[in-house]
Amino acid sequence: MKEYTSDKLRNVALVGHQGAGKTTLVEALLYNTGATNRMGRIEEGNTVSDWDDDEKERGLSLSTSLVPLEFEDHKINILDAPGYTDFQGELKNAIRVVDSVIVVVDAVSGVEVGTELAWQYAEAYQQPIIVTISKMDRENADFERTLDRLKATFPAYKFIPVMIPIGGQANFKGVVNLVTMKAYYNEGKDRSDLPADMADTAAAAHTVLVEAAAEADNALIEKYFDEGDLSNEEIRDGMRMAARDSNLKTVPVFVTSGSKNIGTVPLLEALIVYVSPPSERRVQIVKPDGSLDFLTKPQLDDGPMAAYVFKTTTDRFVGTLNYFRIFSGSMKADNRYYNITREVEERFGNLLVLRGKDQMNVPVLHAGDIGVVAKLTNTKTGDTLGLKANPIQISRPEFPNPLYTVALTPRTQADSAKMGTILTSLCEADPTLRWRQDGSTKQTILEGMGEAHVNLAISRAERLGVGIDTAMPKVPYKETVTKSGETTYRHKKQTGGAGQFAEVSLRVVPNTGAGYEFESKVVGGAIASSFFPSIQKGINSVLDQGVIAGFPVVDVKAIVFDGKMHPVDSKDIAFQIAGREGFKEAFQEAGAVLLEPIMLVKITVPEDLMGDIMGDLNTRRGRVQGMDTEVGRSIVNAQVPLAEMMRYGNDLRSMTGGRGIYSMSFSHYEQVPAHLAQNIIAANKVEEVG
Ligand SMILES: Nc1nc2c(ncn2[C@@H]2O[C@H](COP(=O)(O)OP(=O)(O)OP(=O)(O)O)[C@@H](O)[C@H]2O)c(=O)[nH]1
Ligand SMILES: [Mg+2]
Repeated sequence: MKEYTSDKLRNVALVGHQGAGKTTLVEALLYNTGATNRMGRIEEGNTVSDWDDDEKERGLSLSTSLVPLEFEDHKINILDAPGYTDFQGELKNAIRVVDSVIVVVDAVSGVEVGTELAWQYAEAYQQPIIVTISKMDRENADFERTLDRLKATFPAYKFIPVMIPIGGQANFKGVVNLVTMKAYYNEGKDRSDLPADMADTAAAAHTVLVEAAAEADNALIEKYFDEGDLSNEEIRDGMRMAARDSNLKTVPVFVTSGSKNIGTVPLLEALIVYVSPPSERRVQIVKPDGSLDFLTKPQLDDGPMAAYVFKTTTDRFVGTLNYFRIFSGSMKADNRYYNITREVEERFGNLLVLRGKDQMNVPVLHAGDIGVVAKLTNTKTGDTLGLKANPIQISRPEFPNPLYTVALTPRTQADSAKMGTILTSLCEADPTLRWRQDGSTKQTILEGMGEAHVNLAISRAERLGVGIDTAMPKVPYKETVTKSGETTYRHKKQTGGAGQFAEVSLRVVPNTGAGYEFESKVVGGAIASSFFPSIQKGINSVLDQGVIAGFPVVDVKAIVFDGKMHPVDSKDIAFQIAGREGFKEAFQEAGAVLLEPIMLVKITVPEDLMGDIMGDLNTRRGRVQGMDTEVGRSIVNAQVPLAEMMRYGNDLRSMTGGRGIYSMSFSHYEQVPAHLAQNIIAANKVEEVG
């Protein structure tokens, strides 16, 4: 691939709801630029960007692909992001590293959850937005209706068509370019006069476009008031200014069909005009004291090198690949760079440009470019690579909390040895994926954004050579007491040899919010102080294992207030046993209960489904905290026990036909209602230890 300097680069992310046609559109763009001589299809599993085996199997994008296009002397780096909401970590990182976001909206289904999510992230990163209304060839496709839905959903934005469709559905033939007022048939190389029956519609749309262009600049608006029109050059200049400045909230609108390859060349041309070259973008950085700031100098080759790693992959054959975007300076192959986040040096071999899975070596990448480096040892998603002497740390996005958990068990002893390392490497590469050993349930837990996300991680772990079985995770209950309870426990053993004797009187009381505490109130030396550590050791052995159902004991105070010793038979082990068993008895006496985690849940659904969602929350013991509406969508905030939310993602999807989303975070622990606690206790009865 040729060398491209910063001014010849454009970086865009293709985002939108699952199945809106992003990957298919990329196929058309690749074909139009001569990079391929045949368009691939999702159904045949032969597209450039969905090249991964898991993607081919499922027929959808699971991670962001890099697809550079060479067009009119420019390189356009396309990041084809997955639309499925489970993969919003990929989406967020893709949006973070580009200079404009192209939201692909299906001309049949219109604005969907994935459209809104992508929009929200683009807005959060102050990215300019371009829309293409896609799949215009489909039955029931409707350009105007889709445009109206966009306007209604995002009222703060101005939607300005730059192209409008000629025909639609099976008759979708091409687009009218509202700047030149010409008809562009098929992919858009074939240009001719407007069809007569579109003259009025096109003229009205042209006026809207000219006004939007004029508004971007004082000189243009004066000229427009004086002369009533602008030249083609002036319209382009005005729209360029409007589209590149996220503050102006002006969204140029295109119309395309990826699979029929219609309207795609004008979209390519527009990317060069309407997307800023990297040098004009502000970049958020983290200063050494942790505060946020912006790079003051534009992103040019002569600045110190700083590149943000937005994706890390590990493959059995290819090894580790790190995808990065250079935000300052240029990068050379066979060089040493410094991982500023982790403070380690990394040795770079080849610099790569990837197109889907195909790798091309390049000697240098200039400021603003997106590239890939293989075989770094310590670098992962979210890190900044740069220079030790002049470090610039690029800020990383915040990622949503995981929503879906599974318990993992390695299949064999060998799998058991490998599982931790492989999970760690997968989780380091994906900020929305986590794994941990749960202390209270003693399970290995993998957490992600949804079932598809977690299943994909397991499938990747298996491809890396570890066999894993999955199960529903246990709820991490805890045990505590509700009142004061006491007992006197005598441990006596006198069969053969040396005897054992210890007697401990202890009281267990609630210690809300203060964890576990031990106190001695023994008077008159009834128990020698040298035995207190033994009693404590005995009690400690129960704290982790629980008393009533095998869950950790929290928020109790154990007070030893009396006891008895035997001059010969009292010894460490005897007091350990008396402490342990005494604690169990007193704990039972003290109104032992189970505590369960309560989650804060935020659910967003179309307004008309609100009733169903509330009814369902009721059956899940949910307590609604508040409600809100936002352009046709309702938002519910509720507190719900985790036990009732285990597979909520699946249920919400089926209740809303995929139009609902939710987020969830831990709030606090609360007592499990008695009638439910009985069943949990029965199912988890602690085995008696002798
Ligand atoms: N009729 C028609 N079908 C299309 C068009 N573009 C895509 N499709 C079909 O729509 C489905 C989804 O297309 P993709 O290109 O995978 O959509 P995507 O937006 O990349 O999907 P995700 O990456 O999974 O979010 C596939 O079955 C495509 O064949 C189009 O322009 N017209
Ligand atoms: Mg895709």
